[in-house]
Amino acid sequence: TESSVKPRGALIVLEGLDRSGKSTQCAKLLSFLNGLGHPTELWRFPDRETSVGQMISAYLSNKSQLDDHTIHLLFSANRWEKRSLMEEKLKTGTTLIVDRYSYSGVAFSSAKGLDIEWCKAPEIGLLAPDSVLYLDISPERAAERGGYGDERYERVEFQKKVADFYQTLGDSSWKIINASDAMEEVEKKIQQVVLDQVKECTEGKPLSLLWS
Ligand code: Z5A
Ligand code: MG
Repeated sequence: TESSVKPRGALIVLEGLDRSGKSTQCAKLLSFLNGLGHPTELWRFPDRETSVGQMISAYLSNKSQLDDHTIHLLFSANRWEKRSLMEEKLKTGTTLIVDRYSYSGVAFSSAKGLDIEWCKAPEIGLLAPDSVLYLDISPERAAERGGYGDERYERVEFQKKVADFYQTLGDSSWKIINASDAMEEVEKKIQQVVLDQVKECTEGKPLSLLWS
């Protein structure tokens, strides 16, 4: 029957090293989809607005110190506190563009030396993205861009480790986008992938969960 297929929004995640251009591309994608009349919202993690997010923000700007396991779980809790709203938005037809997600959580904490399976465990049961756009750039190229070095983690050696862990996390939902290309080119590649996903989701592609 007609009622069996319920159009839903797509969960689109952008990942990549610091300064790979995620926030720039998220903003462009938001206005592209809105311009086409698709209900769309832009989210980001960490969400620094919540009380958990404020603890994360203080940590990232070196105003507080936390044990590596503790901050890992706070990043995860910050996604869990948004999970039900996320599901509601998607099910009522809003596409979500998300600037960083569980992959950042696992890649950064693993790069510090925490066990990768331990890092993945608290992410299990969060909503799985329909598409992960990985903005691929070398740490050296990324470091040449503006604003590098203000926050914790923004060092080339550490970013190299993060890149290695991102690689082990990639699966069939990932699309690797060359992020050293000009902004407009990156933008066009992202648009193609996302339009396909939005269409699949309107046609009834089911939501799935991390990490399966
Ligand atoms: N973290 C974690 O440990 N665990 C977690 O679970 C999560 C995060 C979710 C803060 O994240 C930190 O938290 C982050 C990971 C860790 N690590 N660090 N440091 P954040 O998202 O708040 O980080 P950010 O401050 O927004 O920066 P960013 O995300 O690293 O940058 P970006 O969004 O990828 O890049 P951008 O701001 O769009 O662009 C950077 C500059 O490059 C800017 O001047 C642009 O104009 C320029 N740009 C962009 N695209 C291009 C192209 N194509 N060509 C030339 N120049 C460009
Ligand atoms: Mg950003």
